[in-house]
This record gives sequence, structure tokens and C-alpha cells, in this order.
Amino acid sequence: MGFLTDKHILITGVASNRSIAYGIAQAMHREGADLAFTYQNNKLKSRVKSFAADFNSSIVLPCDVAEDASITALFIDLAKIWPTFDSFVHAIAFAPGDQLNGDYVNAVTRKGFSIAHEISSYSFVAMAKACRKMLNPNAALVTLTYLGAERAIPHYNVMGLAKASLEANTRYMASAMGPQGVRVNAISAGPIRTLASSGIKNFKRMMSHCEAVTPIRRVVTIKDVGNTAAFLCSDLSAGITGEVVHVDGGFNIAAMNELELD
Ligand code: NAD
Ligand code: 0WE
Repeated sequence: MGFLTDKHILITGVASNRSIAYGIAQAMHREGADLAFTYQNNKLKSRVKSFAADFNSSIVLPCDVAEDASITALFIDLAKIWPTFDSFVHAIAFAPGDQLNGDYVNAVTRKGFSIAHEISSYSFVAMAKACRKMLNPNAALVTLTYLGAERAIPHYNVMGLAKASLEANTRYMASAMGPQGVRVNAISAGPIRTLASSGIKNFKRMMSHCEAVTPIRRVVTIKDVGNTAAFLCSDLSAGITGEVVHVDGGFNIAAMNELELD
């Protein structure tokens, strides 16, 4: 019997079969969870419907986190099918394209800063706020973050600040919702080729660098991240909350690894 049997889990952020959210859905489905999905816009609707079918799910609802009304409507619609549920996965990030290129100080704008923080950090607590009353005891929420929150990474720019906010958000949400039995954690994933990373300048070179210097000598996959997300939404992780778990093959803990000493 899978370790997520009887859990009802809502997954956001599926845009393709390379999405981190898709790898999370695969792991959660394998472990016996019942899944529901959201899509950002009509362009993605039929694609997400057919992905949902891969996981025996016909619950596919719209949600654009830029709109409060869209978040409210999501949970009103979901409540008609699932009056209560156990988890949601937040796999959403966005900054305007001009923010993710070149020198941070030159690139950043008031508008770019605001959009990055709103879509990539505020949306996590906004979703939790909207569905709080529907969450079962022992619920667990999971979001996706990146090392750019902790270190200055070229071109990640204002997204790094938004991820730092998302990680603090995870701690404050864990603290506020813990008494209600809800755990809240983040996964800091290493670089993975997805739609969100495909347009990034020099992404291929970044991946080769990571392969060469990461302790496990490979980059991580959506399967690696999916398995950790499944664990964090399961009762196996009952003692873990407010945590940022690095699923990056150990990249973040190493230094001077480009030097071949001895
Ligand atoms: P992806 O492009 O497959 O997924 C990003 C998703 O965000 C898409 O499904 C898109 O529809 C959704 N989204 C954007 N704006 C939205 C909005 N206004 N409302 C609703 N949904 C919206 O890329 P991914 O790499 O799977 O990204 C998922 C998460 O993983 C992001 O938070 C990203 O920052 C994080 N992450 C990615 C990597 C990586 O290297 N790919 C590494 C660490 C963390
Ligand atoms: O969080 C991300 C990327 C999120 C993202 C991607 C885009 C591309 C399209 C947010 N907004 C947009 N806006 C767009 O218009 N990652 C963790 C992937 C990523 O992005 C990088 C990386 C990595 C890794 C940017 C620079 C350096 C490394």
C-alpha cells in the first residue's frame, strides 16, 4: 500500500511533462494519492486535462494566482468535489522576462519586483488563506524554491529576493498553521530543464557546471524532487515543518569543488 493512500492532494504548476509538478504528480500517484490539478490559463487547459487523465484524475480547475477572485473560485469549485483535502503543491513562479537577464541593479524595476514577489511568494500564503478551513488534520503544504534565495546567482536577480520571501513565508505559515495540524515545507531544487528554465541564457552551461561539481556528480531530476515532495506531504514526515529541504545532489554544501586538489 502506498504511503499516500487516502490522501487528497491538489497540484498546481503543471505546464508540460517536464514540469517539476508533473514529477511530483507521478510520485504521489504511485504512492496512492487522489490528485486534482489547476491550470493557469485556457491555453494550458486541454494539456493539463490530458496529463490529469494519466493519473486517473478528472478534477482540473482554473487558477491564475494573479487574481484573488480566481483563487477564491478555485476552492469554491474544489469544495463541491472535495469538501476537505490534505495537501496542495505550490509550483508557481514568475517574473517579467526583462528581470531575469544581466546585472541585477540595472534590471530591477518597481513593477518587476512587485510582480515577482506577488506571483512567486504571496500566492503561496494566499492559497493557504483561501483553503485553510478545508484542510484536514495532518495536512501538509509544499512549495518549490531555488538556491538563488540564499546566494547571488547571475541573472536570477529579483527572483532570488522573491524566493527568499517564499522561504520566510514557509516558516511563518508553518508557525501560524502548526497548531491547526498543518505542516508547511519548501523544496530547494537544483536546476532542471523545464519551460521556466528553457529561456534562461547559458542554462546549458550552468547544468554542465553543476554536473561537474555536485557531490553526486549529476543534476537532479523531476523524479528526485517528486519523491521528496511525496514524502513531505505524507505522514512519514510528521515531525518536519517550516523546513527548506535541498534536493540538489549536495551542490549547496560544497565549496572549492572546481579545484581538482590531490
Ligand atoms: P514550469 O514552467 O513547468 O512551471 C511553472 C508553472 O508556473 C507553470 O505551470 C505556470 O503555468 C505557473 N504559473 C506562472 N504564473 C502563474 C500564475 N499567475 N498563476 C498560476 N500559475 C502560474 O517550470 P518548473 O521549473 O517546473 O517550475 C515550478 C517551480 O519550481 C517554480 O516555483 C520554480 O521557481 C521552481 N524551481 C525550478 C527549478 C528549475 O531549475 N526548473 C529549480 C528550483 C525551483
Ligand atoms: O525559478 C526559476 C525560474 C522562474 C521563472 C522563469 C521565467 C522564464 C520566463 C520566473 N519567471 C520567468 N519569466 C519568464 O518570462 N528557476 C529556478 C529556473 C532558473 O531560472 C534561472 C536559473 C534557474 C535555475 C535564471 C538564472 C539563473 C538560473
